[in-house]
Amino acid sequence: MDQGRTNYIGGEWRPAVSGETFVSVNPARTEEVLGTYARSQAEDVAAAVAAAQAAYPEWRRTPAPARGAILFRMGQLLEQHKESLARQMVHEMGKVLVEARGDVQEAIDMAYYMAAFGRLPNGYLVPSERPDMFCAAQRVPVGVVGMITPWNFPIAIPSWKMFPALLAGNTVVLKPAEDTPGLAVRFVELLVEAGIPPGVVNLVTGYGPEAGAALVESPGVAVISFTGSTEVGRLIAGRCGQLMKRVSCELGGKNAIVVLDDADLELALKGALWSAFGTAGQRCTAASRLLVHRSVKAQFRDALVERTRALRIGVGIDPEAQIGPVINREQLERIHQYVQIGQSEGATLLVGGRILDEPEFRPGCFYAPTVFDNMHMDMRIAQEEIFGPVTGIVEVNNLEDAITKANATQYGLSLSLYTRDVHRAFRAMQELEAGLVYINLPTSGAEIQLPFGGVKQTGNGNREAGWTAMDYCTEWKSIYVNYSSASELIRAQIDTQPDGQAPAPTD
Ligand code: UN1
Repeated sequence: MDQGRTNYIGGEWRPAVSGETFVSVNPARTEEVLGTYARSQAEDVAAAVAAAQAAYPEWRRTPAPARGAILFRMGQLLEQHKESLARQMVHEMGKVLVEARGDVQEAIDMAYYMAAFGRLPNGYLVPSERPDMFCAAQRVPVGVVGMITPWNFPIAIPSWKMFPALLAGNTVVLKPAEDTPGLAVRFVELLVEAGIPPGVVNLVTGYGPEAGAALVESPGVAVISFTGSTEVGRLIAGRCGQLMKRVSCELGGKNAIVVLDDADLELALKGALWSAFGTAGQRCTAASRLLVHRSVKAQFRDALVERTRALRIGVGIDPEAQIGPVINREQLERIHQYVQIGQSEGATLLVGGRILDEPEFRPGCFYAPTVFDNMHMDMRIAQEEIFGPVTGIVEVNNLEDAITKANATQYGLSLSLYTRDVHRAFRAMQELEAGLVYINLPTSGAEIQLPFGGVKQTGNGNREAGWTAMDYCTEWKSIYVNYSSASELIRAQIDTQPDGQAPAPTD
């Protein structure tokens, strides 16, 4: 790829019209520049949207099984290139190799899952109250879907958004996070190899306030799908509301793991370590609150601290490393500020709490896995999304107290509860306010065939993954066909009999 020719518009790789570029660096070694990318502005976005609009009529009319066949081929290509994509992800995003492989695997699963939808029901047929009438409801595409995707799942999240939209017959403009443009370029290259026609998928690299905002504003974009912070989501959703544009938002989380007194503590510890520190805490499903029953708290806390100390932090490509760097220096500093806020609020820092600046971590963005004790639900560290390897223990007295505290944030993505008691488990399943509820499992690790998304300020009611993924990028069309040979108008609700009986057929 030529330097900066990273916009894919109407089947051609192009630089930004302005010629401006930006670079992507390795977060584990910030001196290592990985590539130079087009810094797109409104004129680049306009060209991409025009290309997507031009490609739409033909793509919409392409039979769904043929669209699905391209996604199937994409699944095969992702499988074939899984290792090289995972390695590229380690360099560009920082997560450790096993997790990077998992990220690509989510996209493979989504490709095969959505490919099958090309031959699955796409609506339903209902009886009519009138004779000789055919009534059906059908899902139809909406047009051009603009996607603004984050850096934490650089292959999985574009696939969750894109494969359902494409299968449904929409065309796409993707604006990936500025921290991970290289993986987006690779993803689009594979789609092209899979047979996506020119204009059906377009890519504009660049920054949110420039390229992302232009996509939101573009009159040719019918739907925006955004994953990122609640703060930015609120701006985007507000603007889309004014423009009468459909919008799907996957936003922040403040997820909690509840550990009751009858829990399998070993299992709960493993889950807490994974959800708090996996992907260096940079998952929207990360467990940044551990709500632990007072009778097992001391035991749980001491074991957690010991195991947190033993975690191996390093460059993600090192097979020994369990935790890699965080995405960039700005995030690193933001995480550290939150730790300082936690201390000033009176939480007890048990382990971690510092930027790692030993020679083996320089120049990189590494943060020590951090655990607080004595966190209370009114603290900012218990309420705000930190998006880093920081978690805190909140003491709870019983199931009811645990549920109240678990629900006591503005977010509602993922909540988990560890218990051996079936009554408590089912009670929690009913009462926890979250889009994802786990029993005896950590808060991360959703599978693609179930709906993914959250309640309250985590989203605006849409779900990704599962067949519900089709909802955000399709409209329902209801179709009525009168196949009677009689020249008689029979009006719904009016010409039916008082007892609800339909008039007799006329032929
Ligand atoms: C995200 O962090 O935005 O359940 C998505 C999980 C992953 C997806 C996380 N399958 O943690």
